[in-house]
Amino acid sequence: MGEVTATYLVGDSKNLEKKANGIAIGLTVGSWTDLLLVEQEQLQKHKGSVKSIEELPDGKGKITIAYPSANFTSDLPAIITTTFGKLSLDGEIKLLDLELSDDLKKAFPGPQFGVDGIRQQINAYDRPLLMSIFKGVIGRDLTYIQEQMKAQALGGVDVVKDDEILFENKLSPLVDRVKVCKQALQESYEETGKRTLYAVNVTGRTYDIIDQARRAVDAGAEALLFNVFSYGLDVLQALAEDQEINVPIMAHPAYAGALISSPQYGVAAPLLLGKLLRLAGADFILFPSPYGSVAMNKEDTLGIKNYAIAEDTFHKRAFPVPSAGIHPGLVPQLIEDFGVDSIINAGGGIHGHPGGTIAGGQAFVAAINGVMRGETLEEIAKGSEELATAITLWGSGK
Ligand code: 1AE
Repeated sequence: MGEVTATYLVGDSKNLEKKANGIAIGLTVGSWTDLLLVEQEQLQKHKGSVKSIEELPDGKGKITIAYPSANFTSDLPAIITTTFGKLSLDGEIKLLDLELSDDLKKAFPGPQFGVDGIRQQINAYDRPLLMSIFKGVIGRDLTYIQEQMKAQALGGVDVVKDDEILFENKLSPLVDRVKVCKQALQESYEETGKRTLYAVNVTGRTYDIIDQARRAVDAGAEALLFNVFSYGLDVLQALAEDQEINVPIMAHPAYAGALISSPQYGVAAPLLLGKLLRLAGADFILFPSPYGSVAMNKEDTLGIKNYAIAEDTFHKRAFPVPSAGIHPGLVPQLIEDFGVDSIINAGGGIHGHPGGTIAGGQAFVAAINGVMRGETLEEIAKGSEELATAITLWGSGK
């Protein structure tokens, strides 16, 4: 029989065994009050079981509980409600991990394209990809957006994403935005021979999201950006499973901070942003890097990366995308920490280059290629004026 095994950090290791048993029974067949013995016997296959209990040196405790899949349907709303629904409100407790048995894992789509599929689309192998972000486009028209798209592509970036705060609007409606961006990318391709992917932000009410995404794909969108935590993991899964939405999906971490930031409460970042996003179908997983403007602790970011790219029988690997406040001086550190199968993502670090957006992209391209050749940033900068300028402005290293 299948099961989900949940590991929790509890704030106080006193009476740990009693607490663990209370959770295992309370979230499955029991209640805070005793049920009749005869009913309990009928419900044996539904009973949760305590797998391990550990008292930690800091006075906290770690407990692992298995929940039989006979209790829920094979979807994340049911699994999350079972393992950390009411329990998330019950004092100092944090959900550290969820382990799904194979029969349950198989019910989830995982990334439809993944690292290898995206590399094929872009024709870029053996190096981290470079992504840039539209900036300053709220209140701007399609002409401005088309120009900014072309500049990003000419700078050599592999993927361009919408800013997550660009919603449906009269000046640059989604369908028109896709069309002008495709035009800009075609022009850039004719000049450079390089392909660039554009991820358009699908937004609006939850019940309209699938239609909105289908409209984007009909208009020629080649990737989607999705603010998954404002909607829910199950909505991401619905997008990934839709036969008409046959493009990679980029999961943005907006709002995730409300769930992951506390050391005592909520959900561990690697579980939410790494394991669950990949399970639900994200091809790209964005998260704050450990050293940019919005920094996350390094252990968590490495945990997200590991869950995104670990080999798995059922699911393709997702691209980890450490982001926020990234500039070219961070490229060696990013590659050291996140590896070749990652994406270097910058908004301000590209558009804020003193030479403009094209030069901003070129500075990153020089840094990535140079690091892959084994050169130091200083050596690379001798052959790249754009990189030298970026390092003068933002420095090198963390
Ligand atoms: C964690 C996501 C980062 C993001 O979406 C974004 O817009 C970053 O912008 P910059 O690179 O910090 O300017």
